[in-house]
Amino acid sequence: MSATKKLSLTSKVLIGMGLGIAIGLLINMTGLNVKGGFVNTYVVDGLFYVMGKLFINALKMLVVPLVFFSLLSGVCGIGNLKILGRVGTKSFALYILTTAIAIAVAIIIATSAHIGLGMNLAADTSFTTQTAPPLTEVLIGIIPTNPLAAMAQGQMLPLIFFTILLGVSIVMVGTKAKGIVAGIEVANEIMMKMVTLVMVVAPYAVFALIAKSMAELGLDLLGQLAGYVIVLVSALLVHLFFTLMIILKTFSGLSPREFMRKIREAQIFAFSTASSNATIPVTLRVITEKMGVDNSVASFTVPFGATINMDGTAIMQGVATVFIANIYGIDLGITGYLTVIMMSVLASIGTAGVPGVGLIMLSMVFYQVGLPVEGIGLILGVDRLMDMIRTAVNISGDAVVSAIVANSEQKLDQKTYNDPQAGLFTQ
Ligand code: DAS
Repeated sequence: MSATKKLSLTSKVLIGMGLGIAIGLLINMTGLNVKGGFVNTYVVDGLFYVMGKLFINALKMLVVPLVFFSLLSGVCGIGNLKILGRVGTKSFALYILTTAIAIAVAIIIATSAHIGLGMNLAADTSFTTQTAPPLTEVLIGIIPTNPLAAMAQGQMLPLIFFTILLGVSIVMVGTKAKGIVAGIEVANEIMMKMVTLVMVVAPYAVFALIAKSMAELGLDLLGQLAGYVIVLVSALLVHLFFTLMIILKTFSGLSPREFMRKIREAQIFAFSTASSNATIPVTLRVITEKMGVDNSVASFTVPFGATINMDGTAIMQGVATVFIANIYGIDLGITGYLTVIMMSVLASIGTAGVPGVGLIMLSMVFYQVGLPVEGIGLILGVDRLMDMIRTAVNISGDAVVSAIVANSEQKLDQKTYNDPQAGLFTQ
């Protein structure tokens, strides 16, 4: 077997990522990415764009059927409505807790770093914002008037609600539905195999996605917003390596080192796609096959978390609020920041995990605290790269809560969790 054959998928994806960064920066630094030029037209906006888009479409193609069958087999697998209630309550409470801690820590870091003070930024501030849906709309929207339409439009919260209701109803039918439950379990296995098939092209797609972003962004752009970027990335890393790991250790006793080693594959996909939703298939596979979380828990907590839990996004909103308030010399005061914390937590519940959704929610947060919404135009330039990093933090938070909840329900296999070889993806 040649050396590359032995490489696991994760290693191949890491190689793809490294090559993507190198090639992308090379294109950017040699000035080859001139708009309308050959490289820009046929490589960056051509080959790289098509390869990346096809892969993200393939992942998104999986999301609805995978969430439907995985959640349905999960609910039927739990079989006991009391446990389902416990899993739902525990995961919701932990998701809200981690998001609130994330943004509070972010605001403390950003205010003590005094970012945005005396920064004269020249950037296009013509930014037309769309506002995120008001919370009442989100709550009403949870119950779909037409479940098939909700599935067709990929609306996650209504899909989750309908699927859980269907699963509970199947459990209530009892043994007569045994055949159906067996069929659902097979369908879920089929969906996981489909994930494996799509993942075969992942290394090439991750290369293209990252090469395109790096070719466009380059490093000079980051210089203009150094303060904002450095503080935001620092707050994201503090949350990922300290807050989440302390919560994991405290609530489950599980090894943070093992967790960080195993979650890396899902973080790479989240980073390259900038979409928690598109990463659901990978997060599900990683926590069930590598960390031993039982599908009956993961199938609920992962899609649920991808939709309502966005720690990384909340951190961005906290740091961006401090940055823009300082830029415009507006003193928000404690009440202003408490409003930001509440709005960010509520806003993250209603929006799906897709690229750029954090910036849309930020316009709602700014509006609530009276900050000039056009200030978002100042951070727009680096938001794509920040989105990639914060999405990796978002799915890490989903995985931490999944592991804690599964462990509390005795639905996490410790042997698998501590086995370094578990779930290694080899071709
Ligand atoms: N890209 C979003 C996600 O998928 C996060 C964001 O936009 O902030 O989680």
